Amino acid sequence: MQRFIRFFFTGLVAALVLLAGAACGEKPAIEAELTFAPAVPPPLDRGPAHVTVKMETSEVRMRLADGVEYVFWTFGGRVPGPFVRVREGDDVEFHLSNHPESKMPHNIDLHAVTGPGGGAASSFTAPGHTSKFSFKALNPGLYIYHCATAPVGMHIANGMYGLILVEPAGGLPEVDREYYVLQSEFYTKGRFGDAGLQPFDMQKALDENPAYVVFNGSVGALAGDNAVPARVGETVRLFVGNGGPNLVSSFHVIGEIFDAVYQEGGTEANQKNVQTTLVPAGGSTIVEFKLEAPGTFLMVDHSIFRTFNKGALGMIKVEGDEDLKVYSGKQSDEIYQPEGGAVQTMPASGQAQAPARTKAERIAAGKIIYERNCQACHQAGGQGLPNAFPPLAKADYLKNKSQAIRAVANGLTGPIVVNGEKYDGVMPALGLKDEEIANVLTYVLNSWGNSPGEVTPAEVRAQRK
Ligand code: HEC
Ligand SMILES: [Cu+2]
Repeated sequence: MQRFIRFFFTGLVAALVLLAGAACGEKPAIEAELTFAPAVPPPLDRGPAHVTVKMETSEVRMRLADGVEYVFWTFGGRVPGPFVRVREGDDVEFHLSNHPESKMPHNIDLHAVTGPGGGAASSFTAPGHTSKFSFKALNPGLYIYHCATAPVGMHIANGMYGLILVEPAGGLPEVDREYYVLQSEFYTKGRFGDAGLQPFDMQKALDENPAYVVFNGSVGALAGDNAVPARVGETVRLFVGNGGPNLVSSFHVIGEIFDAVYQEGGTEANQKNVQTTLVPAGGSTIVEFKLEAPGTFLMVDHSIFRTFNKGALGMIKVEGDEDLKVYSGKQSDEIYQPEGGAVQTMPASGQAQAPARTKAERIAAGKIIYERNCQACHQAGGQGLPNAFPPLAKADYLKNKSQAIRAVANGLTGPIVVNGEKYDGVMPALGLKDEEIANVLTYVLNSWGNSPGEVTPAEVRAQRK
């Protein structure tokens, strides 16, 4: 919320300066209002003008994820850079200042510019300098801008991109809300989540193997408290950009269908009823959808490991009344047990393991068995899933070793209580060997805050039915 207030404040400070422009012919002279993501300047509702855009490049250390920092190279001190909104036919006078403390020269290539390099050569700016160049906004559309100073890939990989909308002369159809969403990747020496200040990793960039894929510059920039709001009945327009530098985005909103897509950021709403739309690296898209159901809707890159493991997750929080005809919510949940109620068995892990000799070997072997056979239900951290799979982390059920062994060896059905919570599900007998059960339970006992112990194959044999 605080962020939001800041965006709107920035909007006010950058308020339009209207001067009767005798010096520029009949066109009025205006200073463009710039906004930071997810905010978008309001529709222009005016004729062509002489528009001044002022931007500053700077290199700043900021948060990339919780506990992770990065030295971003920026337009406007943020990633992505500010949203610029001009109109078809505008004469744009662009001022690019490079902060005196920058270590690099920077420039800007706006894909909205017709001319060599999109302005790159003309805007090349050393630290402590300001460059000026002008262009006519000939083609309406939604365009990426980025730094194009050599090594270009590195300037983009470090955060230098944003969006410029050239509104068509008649404007875009009216909607209730517009938001600015920009996807990009970061290539850090450390893996996703490794703490501390992370340097850029050129090899990962060459391999197109980012540690982070994010919306609006950092993990969580559009999620949780930073989710964007909307209400049932409203139509939302997303201006979506992809800064790359390498990956193409399969942009999707979980639980919504795009009523209209302006494919690749052009000015024709050329497609209706789309689930997932591609956003090329260095490209954009405009999507519109009417909200019929309340709840939290996730914006994702449907190359889905990027979303759940690398950060590409945004949220739209929709408030309003439920229409149970549009979406009912869960209507029932009953136990499903085909084949007359016999607990089914799953094939064993297949690979025969050499018997473990030490407790450490047992734990190591058990970890692999856990990942293959248990994690899907009990989850990676052993935390389980509320109302479905009981926790194995800090689980009081495990204090009784024989009972735990019986659960895994024979399967488990009927009501049980774990850490004070009731569960009444079905855990299949997984068909594991005594050795494997001994290993996986030893791993579980020595993980996630349980009291460390060991289970041997002989103990498992004793508990078999
Ligand atoms: C298909 C989902 C599923 C899989 C796979 C699964 N479990 Fe379970 N597990 C359950 C359910 C459901 C229960 C609760 C059963 C009940 O309510 O009677 C449970 C209960 C347990 C319990 C007792 C309750 C507790 O939280 O301590 C233990 C121990 C356990 N499972 C261990 C394992 C181990 C180890 C594996 C892998 C070898 C495994 N489970 C695989 C679903 C699963
Ligand atoms: Cu640069």
